[in-house]
Amino acid sequence: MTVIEAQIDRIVGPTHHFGGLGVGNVASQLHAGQPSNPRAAAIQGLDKMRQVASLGVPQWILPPQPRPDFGFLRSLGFSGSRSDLLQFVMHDSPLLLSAATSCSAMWTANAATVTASTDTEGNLPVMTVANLSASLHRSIESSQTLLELRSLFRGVFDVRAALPGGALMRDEGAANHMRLSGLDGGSGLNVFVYGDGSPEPQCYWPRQTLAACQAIARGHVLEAQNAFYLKQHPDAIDKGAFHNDVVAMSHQNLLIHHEWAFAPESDGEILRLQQRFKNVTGSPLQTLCVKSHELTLEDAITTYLFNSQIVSCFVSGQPVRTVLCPIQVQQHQEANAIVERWCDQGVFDAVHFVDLGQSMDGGGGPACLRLRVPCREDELGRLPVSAAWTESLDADLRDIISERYCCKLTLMDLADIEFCEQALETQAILAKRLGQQAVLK
Ligand code: SUG
Repeated sequence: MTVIEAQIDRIVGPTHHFGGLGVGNVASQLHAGQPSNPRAAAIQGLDKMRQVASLGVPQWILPPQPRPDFGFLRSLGFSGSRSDLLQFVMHDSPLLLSAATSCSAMWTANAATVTASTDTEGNLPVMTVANLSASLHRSIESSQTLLELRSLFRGVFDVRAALPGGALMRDEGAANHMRLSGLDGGSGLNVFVYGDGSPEPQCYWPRQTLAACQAIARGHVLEAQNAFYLKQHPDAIDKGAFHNDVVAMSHQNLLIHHEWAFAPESDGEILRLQQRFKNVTGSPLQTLCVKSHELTLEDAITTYLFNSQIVSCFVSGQPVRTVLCPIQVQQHQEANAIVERWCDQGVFDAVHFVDLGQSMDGGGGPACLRLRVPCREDELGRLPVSAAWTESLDADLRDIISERYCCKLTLMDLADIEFCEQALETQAILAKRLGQQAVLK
């Protein structure tokens, strides 16, 4: 049974800014307070979607979540007219204004954990929305994400609400989950990556816990022998690999990771994964490990090599595998040489370099910007066409963005009521064009 990975991206919102809110996220910290360019951010995202769609890969689009989230600010005790409230929050706690206006939901790899119908005996296609409870600005995404994913996947996936929050259940969705399968995409093995437990990182809080991974696997009714739990290397977390998809990537029968991605305690589990993969698919898991002398962990994190987006499609009946790398990889001698080698070895049939500067400066590369949803062809056919990428949808979205998004934004601008009302209106226009109801709070 063929399973195809649909890619779900979200349009970057008009309030996109650099708040420095990412816990343990080097790029986010580095660019905190710098002026952002929301229009460029949204167009860069659309350029990537176009590239993916042009490769024949199913691409779906979500609108930005409504920001500022006035409901969130009111729940924190701020009151008065919207205009007064913005001024007060800006004066009293700029960090909370930044959280209420953050467009971090653009990184849809953190939206949910998804397993395919072919992964369980009961043929249950399930996704669990991530609670993102490690960071305040991200924890406010999940209630809206639940509504959006339920609307997009109605009658196709069982879309579950986020796990209850709390330190023990920190969950960041697909950024810490890899689904491995044969070339037809069926019979997936699900790999969960967590960061807590001894030895702990010294500087940063791991964002994903083992307990959360186990709860998701239980809820999705995955067979124990087909679920795997790998511990992130604590040094990787401390160096800024706040998500596993910054140091490892996967697609079908391919697993590529940095030498320091996983803790040594995970070696046995990787072996079990390789053996099980062979038993289930009849062929070996292609595992490639990049050593530190080839690319340091620091350079892996700066270039986001492992956050490249791998997609595949069939051209004239032949499978074609393409990797979309950040331009930072092309500009880095060692990282670029590694990609060239992979292409020479036939790991990839083609490489494209994408400029996602605005997302990269917030700590998110190509793979952060998409949620992979493994679907059978009949399931894919049941998704609403209103949100599927087409030339005309792309043109309309570009027109709206060019007309309504600004090119320079700082936190100060986000205290301006006229700017914020216009941003909410723009969000509603985009949501309507994508066939989603705008939710104004
Ligand atoms: O959670 N950045 C996001 C980046 C998420 C990247 N996702 C994956 N690796 N899958 C984060 O740290 C920065 C927001 C700011 O700085 O304003 C931020 O939230």
